[in-house]
Amino acid sequence: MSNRILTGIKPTGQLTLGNYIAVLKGLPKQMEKGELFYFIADLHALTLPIEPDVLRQNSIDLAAFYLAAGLDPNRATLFLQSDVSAHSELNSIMQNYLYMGELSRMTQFKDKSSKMKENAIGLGLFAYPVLMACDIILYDAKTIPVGEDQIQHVELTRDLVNRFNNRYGEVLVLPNYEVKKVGARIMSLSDPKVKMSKSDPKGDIFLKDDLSVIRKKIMSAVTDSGSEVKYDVENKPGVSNLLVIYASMKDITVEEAEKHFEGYRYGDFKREVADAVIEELEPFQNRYKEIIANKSYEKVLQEGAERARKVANETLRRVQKAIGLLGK
Ligand code: AQP
Repeated sequence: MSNRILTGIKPTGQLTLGNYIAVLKGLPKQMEKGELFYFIADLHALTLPIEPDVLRQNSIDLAAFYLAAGLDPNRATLFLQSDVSAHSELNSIMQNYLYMGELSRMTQFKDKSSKMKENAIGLGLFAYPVLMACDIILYDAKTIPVGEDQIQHVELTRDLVNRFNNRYGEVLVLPNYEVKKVGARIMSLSDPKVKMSKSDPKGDIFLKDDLSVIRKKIMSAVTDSGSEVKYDVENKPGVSNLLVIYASMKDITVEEAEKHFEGYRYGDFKREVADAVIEELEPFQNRYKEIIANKSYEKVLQEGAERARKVANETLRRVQKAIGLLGK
């Protein structure tokens, strides 16, 4: 079987530079490594309250972002999760094979629910990793490129696959996560101890920000006492984060970035980081605007859903048969 690679992003808010570095930047290279399935995780976006118009617009934006990042619909499949009903059908099966204890240990659930009143925490937020496991399993995906925060969910998927296969035979493919060496966790520019995140937009760089706003945000990013540009996450989290951003933009190691900035003052350092981000995002934003204007994402999503359905339905049928459900 070919190397199937699957990755998704939730249309929960405006995409950040963290999402870009984790998923979008590496997209052209990923297409050379295997058969790609990229999806818009719109069902996952419902786990926290979201307005219908906002969800619609975010989903369109995300489709355009994938295409602007270089997704070639002839070589990769792009689809909306909600267009493939097998995700929900498999979810209703697999929720019986993951346990409350496991789900309540998930860091993302603990982080998100801790900020909410108990009677406002939806079951979907708790059960999110079950659906995510189904997303992965349905495509027999072997490689799952993610940021650091999602490793735990892929590990849980592996537990589920092993558990299921031990009981029913080799029905499911065991996935592996793939985390970038540089940029696995981009931090907020205003508080470099917390992750840059769509749902907590303090200190975020948004992919739709005006270039002048991006420059301003980077120039006013929190740095640290001292004046040396050095990678030291413990003592210089702000500077370290900017070094990681620069290295990610230039596709170099953090050590190479550190060397490049030897002897720099913070002001000049930030200016070059801003230049690097803008150099990358300017053509990306132009492509995005073109795609939004010509609506080319519509046909891509329609054809993508058809291709995805075919693969997903086959896996679903395999699972149904294995567990003893009668049917076609
Ligand atoms: N700050 C980040 N640094 C590196 N990778 C990141 N990712 C997200 N933030 C960073 C990675 O982006 C991919 C898509 O993420 P997602 O939309 O599925 O949800 P998430 O991980 O929960 O991302 P957010 O931005 O924090 O969204 P909200 O606020 O809606 O929960 C994933 O591979 C993720 O690791």
